[in-house]
Amino acid sequence: MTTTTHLPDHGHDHHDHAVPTGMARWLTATNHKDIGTLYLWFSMIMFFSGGVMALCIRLELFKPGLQFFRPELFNQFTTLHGLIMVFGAIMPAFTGLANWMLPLMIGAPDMAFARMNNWSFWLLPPAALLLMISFAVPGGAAAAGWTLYAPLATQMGMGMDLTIFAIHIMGISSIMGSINIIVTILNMRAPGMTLMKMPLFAWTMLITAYLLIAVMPVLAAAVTMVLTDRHFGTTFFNAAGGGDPILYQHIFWFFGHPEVYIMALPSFGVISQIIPTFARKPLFGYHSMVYATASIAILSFMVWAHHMFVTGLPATAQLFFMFATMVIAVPTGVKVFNWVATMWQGSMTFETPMLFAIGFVCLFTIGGFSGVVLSMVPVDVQLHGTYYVVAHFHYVLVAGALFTLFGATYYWLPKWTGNMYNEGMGKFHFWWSIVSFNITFFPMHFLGLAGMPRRIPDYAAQFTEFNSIATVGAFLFGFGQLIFLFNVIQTIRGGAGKAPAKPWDGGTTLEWEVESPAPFHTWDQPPAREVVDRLSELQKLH
Ligand code: HEM
Ligand SMILES: [Cu+2]
Repeated sequence: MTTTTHLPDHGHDHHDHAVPTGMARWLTATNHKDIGTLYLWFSMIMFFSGGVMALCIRLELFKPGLQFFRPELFNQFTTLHGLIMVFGAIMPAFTGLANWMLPLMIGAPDMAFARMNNWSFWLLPPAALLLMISFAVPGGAAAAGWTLYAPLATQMGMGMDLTIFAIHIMGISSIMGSINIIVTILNMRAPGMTLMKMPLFAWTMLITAYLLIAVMPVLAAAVTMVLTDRHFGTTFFNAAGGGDPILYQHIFWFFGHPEVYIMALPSFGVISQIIPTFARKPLFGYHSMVYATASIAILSFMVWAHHMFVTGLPATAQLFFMFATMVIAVPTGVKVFNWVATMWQGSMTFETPMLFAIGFVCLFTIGGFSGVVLSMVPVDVQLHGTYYVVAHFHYVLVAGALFTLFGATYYWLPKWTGNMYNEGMGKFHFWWSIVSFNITFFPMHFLGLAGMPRRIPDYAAQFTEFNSIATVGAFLFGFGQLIFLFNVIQTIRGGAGKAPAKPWDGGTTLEWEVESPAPFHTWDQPPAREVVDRLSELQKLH
């Protein structure tokens, strides 16, 4: 049996009849591809909702003075923009990719717990709804920043309660999703695919899933303590009752720093699939990539107080957290080195996924560098709470996670839809995004260095020019994303023609062995041992 020819026929003759239809298909979905699709569309909707809020923020900041929004509403926009982008857009998008691609890439017929998978997804829309309707309750949405610091968070109106509830729900969803990912990867790999022969994307999702299981309960604990402080007379974060507001920051950032790697590690995985494909070379340093990913994950638990350098930590603690943070630059540097070494002397072509991958490597490195700058205590004391920080984390989150998601979408869209996307439009989307992204966020470094605080609706006149530039850039970026949406919809409707099973000749992973679009059921016979071995050979994995 050769899997390549066997499976497509099998898919047609037998399984396509079993594809459910109508609303029931989505509400009762247990198929990993359908659930992946749900996650990805949910994320797309959240991305545009959070994006509209970002544009409201930038609109208000176009010039000094209060133009459009009350300061209270402005703070609600920053808070909900952050929460929605983190929990609504980026995290579900990677879970969506994992759902769609992991079973295909490791040769499994589906995710391990198909019904729990359904529930993991369907918890998310109600949580998002809670966040959205919180704008309409008395007192409005939560306005304490996405970090929900006490004592602000213990004082606000019921918008905060809705947010806490939403976070609980999203946390449960993440944990169930993670259990599914771990069990699928550990138990359902094709025969012959040892852990060290897995595609790197599987490795990064596996490690990310462990991170999630470790830290989501910590976040849940933090917001639950806020909740009991608010309503049940506890004083965890209230000094008057013997509590300590700084305790909240410790708990939050014990979750919060690993959380940034929850958004970054899957990106590293996707980039490690895309670059070898378009450089037509095996990934350089596969093993070191795995160890670097694991090291980053472990170190991410030891650096949380670098967010708290101005809270009066003892000097020894400041030194510890400073150096621990700098140490993370080492495995991250290993990764960047390996991506560049993969491209070195490769026969590269620059289709849209590759453009986004290279854009990622360049811009993520800038974000990494500004992170090292911020890790230095004396520097952070100056820059903490300024626009420098906003510039830093948007370089890692937008140019890191978001650009990766664009790249991943173009990379796998032919597999998902069976059609090629419009390459010209894709390239245009890339160039438009990378230019407008830098127009938006690069000036924020200067604003921060000059001392402009973040989370304010008004500012001193000296900051006007860079703010105006950033706002123009943000609107350009925002409208540019409609090109992406349009291209995706067009591709679903037929796009630039039918896609072959393997549209990228450099592809060396299992998903390219099944036809495009991937049939509703794949790998109900695991891929043949020869196929797995041949692909491992191509990837130089022994
Ligand atoms: C490219 C479109 C985006 C624009 C124009 C944008 C703009 C902004 C602005 C103006 C702020 C407020 C800064 C402040 O006053 O402190 C902000 C905050 C934030 N953004 Fe974005 N953003 C974008 C995308 C994203 C994405 C994709 C993420 C992904 C996770 C993200 C995460 C955050 C977070 C966590 C905050 C902090 C919120 C807070 O202060 O509580 N943003 N963004
Ligand atoms: Cu951190």
